[in-house]
Amino acid sequence: MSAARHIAGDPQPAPQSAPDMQLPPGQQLAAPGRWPQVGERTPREDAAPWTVTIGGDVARPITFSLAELHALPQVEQSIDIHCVTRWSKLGVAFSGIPLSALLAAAAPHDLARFVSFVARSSRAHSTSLALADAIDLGAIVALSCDGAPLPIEHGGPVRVVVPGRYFYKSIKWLKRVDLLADDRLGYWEAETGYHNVADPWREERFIAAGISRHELQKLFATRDWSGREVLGVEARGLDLTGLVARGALLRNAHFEGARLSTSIFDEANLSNAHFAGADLRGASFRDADAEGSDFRGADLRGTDFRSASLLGVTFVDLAAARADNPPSAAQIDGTTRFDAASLAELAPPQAVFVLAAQGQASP
Ligand SMILES: Nc1nc2c(c(=O)[nH]1)N[C@H]1C(S)=C(S)[C@@H](COP(=O)(O)O)O[C@H]1N2
Ligand SMILES: [Mo]
Repeated sequence: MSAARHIAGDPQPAPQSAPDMQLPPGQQLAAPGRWPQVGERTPREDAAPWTVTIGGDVARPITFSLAELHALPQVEQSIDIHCVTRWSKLGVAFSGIPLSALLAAAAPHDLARFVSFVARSSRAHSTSLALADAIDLGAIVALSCDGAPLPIEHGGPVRVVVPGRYFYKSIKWLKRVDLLADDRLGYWEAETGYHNVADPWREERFIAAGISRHELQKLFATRDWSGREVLGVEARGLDLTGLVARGALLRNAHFEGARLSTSIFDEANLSNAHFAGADLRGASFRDADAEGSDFRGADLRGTDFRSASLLGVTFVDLAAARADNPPSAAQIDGTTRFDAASLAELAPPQAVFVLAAQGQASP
């Protein structure tokens, strides 16, 4: 079906999940009432009035003022937010204009197959989607949330919300929508290897990072990864005792079952890293960003997490009453070190587990 014909039709409702399957694999609910801010925190300062332009491969490029956007027919939609760093927030009521309606006003050419969103932000942040996906999923150009104008810290006055995709596909501070014949990778997709499709139900979080075998061999031989970019590194079950990885970029790294006692991950970026079953006795994660990482079954005695960012981290598998599960809880005791900053970002059941394991009462 041509993209243009596609746009002419009504947007399809987002696929419904069964009530008992509301969380995609590897996601956890954020604390009630919490909506973390992720990525850029503010739009670019600019005295010019806010506008949103639809351009690229269209017959009629068109620019809307905010007042014009507000005058268009709005829909309200309850949308589940799934962040790639593993927190989810279900049923957020966004209202705004269906993306399909805005695009129809610009009359996209038949050859347009992708849609790229560009933000009014200092790095001109962007993200893109297949045009048919954006329409089928029912993406909206949102102006309000829970009955109030969209707060600036969450992308106000106008952001895109794409149901059924990790939230990095939902750009804050929308300035431009470009219709494209060929895809243009967005900021996170190009810079950090986030998956370009981003379906949370298929756990499309990361593209495997490219690093040569030779380079990897050197890294394993020296065990000094400080400041290196080793995204998605495959180190399952390896003996890397005493690894030094200060400030290393280790998003989505696979360290399941690895021997990593006394290793140093201070200031490293370990988002979505896999440490299940790893020996991390005496390891240090001070000031590390470990958002979304998995430590189930890891030995964390003597491990130091002070000032680490632990949003969405898993220390215990709460759904693991099954016999086929590998050891589901991390080994934590009074020698495992946390501080208020690191504990504050944990999902409540994880924090309760940690405090109990440390032999402390919950606050
Ligand atoms: N302009 C802009 N939009 C963005 C980002 C960003 O850094 N800049 N980050 C994305 C990511 S990774 C996420 S998870 C969501 C976070 O939205 P929130 O801060 O409202 O929770 O915004 C997305 N849109
Ligand atoms: Mo994100």
